[in-house]
Amino acid sequence: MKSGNPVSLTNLSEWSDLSRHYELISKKDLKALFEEDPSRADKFSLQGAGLFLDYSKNRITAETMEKLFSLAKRCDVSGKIEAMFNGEKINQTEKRAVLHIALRAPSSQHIFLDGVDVVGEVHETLSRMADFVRRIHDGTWKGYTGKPIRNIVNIGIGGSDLGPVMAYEALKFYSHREMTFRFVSNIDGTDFVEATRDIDPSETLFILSSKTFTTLETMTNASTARNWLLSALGSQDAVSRHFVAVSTNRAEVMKFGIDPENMFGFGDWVGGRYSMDSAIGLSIMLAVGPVHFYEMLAGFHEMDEHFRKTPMEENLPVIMGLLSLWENNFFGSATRGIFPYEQYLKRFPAYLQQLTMESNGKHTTMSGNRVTYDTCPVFWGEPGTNGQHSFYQLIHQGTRVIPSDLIGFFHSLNPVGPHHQILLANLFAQSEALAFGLSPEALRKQGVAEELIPHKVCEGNRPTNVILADRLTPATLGRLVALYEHSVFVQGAIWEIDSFDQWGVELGKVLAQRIIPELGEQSGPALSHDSSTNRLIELFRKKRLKGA
Ligand code: G6Q
Repeated sequence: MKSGNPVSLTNLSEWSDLSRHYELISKKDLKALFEEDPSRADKFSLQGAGLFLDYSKNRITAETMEKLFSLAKRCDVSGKIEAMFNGEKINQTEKRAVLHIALRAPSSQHIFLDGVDVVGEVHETLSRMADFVRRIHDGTWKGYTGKPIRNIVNIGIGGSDLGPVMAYEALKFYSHREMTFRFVSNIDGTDFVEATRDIDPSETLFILSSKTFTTLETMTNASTARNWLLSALGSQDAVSRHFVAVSTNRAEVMKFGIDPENMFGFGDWVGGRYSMDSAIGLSIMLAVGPVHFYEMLAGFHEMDEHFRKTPMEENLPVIMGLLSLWENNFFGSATRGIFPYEQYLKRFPAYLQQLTMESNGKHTTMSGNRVTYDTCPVFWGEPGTNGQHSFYQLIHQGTRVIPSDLIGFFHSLNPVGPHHQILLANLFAQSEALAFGLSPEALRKQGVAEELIPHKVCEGNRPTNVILADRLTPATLGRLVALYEHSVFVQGAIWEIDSFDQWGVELGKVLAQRIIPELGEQSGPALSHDSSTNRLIELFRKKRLKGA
């Protein structure tokens, strides 16, 4: 289905075919599917770009996959992948190319956009970043009072925060432990105060990360940071030694008082949520060093190559995207759980929330029509095994099916005692229990009292993907993030939505502007919101301004 094609997705014969097929599959459960086909685990698992995926515990047969691939072909997913890699302006509503894949392309590759080789630009910035990082690490870059920098505070929000925090946490094992890293995003002053309460301003570097350099939260935190620094160091001249910027807005960066020499840029073809491997990742490079950062980029690139060059039938992001769509659009599963069995990936679910939901939480097709099908499910999650002791109850016995991705590693970075074996045993056991449940017969055999059996029964038939890799390295992290980036792409391509704009977020950026001054006035022109909002504002004024 080419962009602008008036045939709605749900009217395609491939879609109707899947709907008919769903009627058959939904009558079987995973237990029956496994009994019918002993080679299921072989058939529905694959290895690619350093990751292993077992998707056999999904409610599918070989026929399901064939039909899903046919749908992907009909929707020209391959053509759309090529369009992205070739720098076409596939972000149609913002009239922009989408080239995060260029951020991790090797310097030998060339991708031209409007006559300029963007890969060359990327590598120039990477070299400047690496040089800066080396100067911080070896102490050549000094703070205003002559002390080396020991604390890094990244100020940014959304795409300028979630990737850096996630990757910093994920790669902590490889990080410069003698340095302190903090991330300030929230407009709530508590975030800034807590991040800076125990660090010495004369040893602190702020990275102002903002593509636009106009975001209210980031600019408010940035000016609080400048006041905090100036009140300790006393001179405006200190700013240039303690602030650098990552942005596309040179003019605003200069206005803030940052020398453009200390600004790291990127193209407007990098979306915020796709930017952790651009200069927005400066804090990550400071934490793990340039070599590990380059390794991470190589991991991203490996998955990019896999995505672009592997036939659909063996293509990890294509398969993950299609399975997610199958559950979402045919079984009606409204959410997907992300459960990393790896403590270092504790922020990965939060990162994926933005990547998936900001990209594909859309109700309008590229041609401007209201979609007639559901788009992005809700993504959420927590690391295993912690989740098992709380919300897994609902996944096992709730009334809604939550398909989930369980992520683990064969080797632990911190092999202590029996921990890793127990951790992985839990991952495998959950995937098994979710698929096959616990039957009344099995409970009876265990001698469970009859009246308790209905309460203890787990119906099973809950689908999971199991994603495994050797160990969590910078390259593995890159592969994993790119896997999800491209799986999001596949779904957006089929839903025919613009996965790269974010008009809902833009709305949020302007909404508060009207109310901010109203909260500061005791009285003024009559409030003209709805009655609920008017009342909330009046209550705030009464409590705060009149001391009630
Ligand atoms: C990401 C979004 C959004 C954005 C933030 C921060 O795709 O557009 O999360 O990253 O709003 O924007 P700035 O980097 O411009 O401050």
